[in-house]
Amino acid sequence: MANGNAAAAAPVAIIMGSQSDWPTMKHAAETLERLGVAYEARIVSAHRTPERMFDFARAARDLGVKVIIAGAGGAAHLPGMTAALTPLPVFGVPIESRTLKGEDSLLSIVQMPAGIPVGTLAIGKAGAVNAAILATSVLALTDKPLAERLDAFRAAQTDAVAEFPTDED
Ligand code: RP5
Repeated sequence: MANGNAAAAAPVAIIMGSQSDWPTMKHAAETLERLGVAYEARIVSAHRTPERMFDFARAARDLGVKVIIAGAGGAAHLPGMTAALTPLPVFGVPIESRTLKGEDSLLSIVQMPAGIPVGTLAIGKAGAVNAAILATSVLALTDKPLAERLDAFRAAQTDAVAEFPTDED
C-alpha cells in the first residue's frame, strides 16, 4: 500500500519535486490509503534530477502505473514535463510556495499548451486530497470493488456534515 519496491508498479505514482513538498503530498498518500489504493511516492525533480524524471516518466506505463499525481512548487515544471513524456493521465498539485503562496505553482502547472494536458487541482492540501480522489475515480472505472469503496467514502463524507452549525470546533 505505501512506499515499496515491488516488481510491479502500484497503479498510482505520487511524484514531487522536493522533500519539502511531502507535507502537502502526504495528504494524497493518506487519502489513497483510506480508499485502499496502492501507490508509490518518490522525489523526482524536473530541475535537480531531470534524468530521474525522464527515466520515471518513460518507464511508468510499461511498469503498470495507471495514474500519476505530480506535486511541485514555484516554477513547477514537473507535472507538465512528466505529461510530455507519458500518455498516462497526470494530475498536478500546486504546492503552496512561501513567496507567492502557490499562485506561481498554480499558473506554472495549469497553463499547459494545447496537446499536453495536466489535470490541475487546487493549491495545497485540498489539491493533494482531490488528486487522490480523482485518481481513484479513474481507476474505479474498471474496478468495481474500488468503485464501491469510493461510493462509501463519499457517502461517509456526506454523512459527516452536520445540518446545523454549533459553537464547538
Ligand atoms: C520545486 O521547488 C519543488 O517542487 C518545491 O516545491 C520547490 C522548492 O524546493 P526546495 O528548495 O524546498 O527543495 O522544485
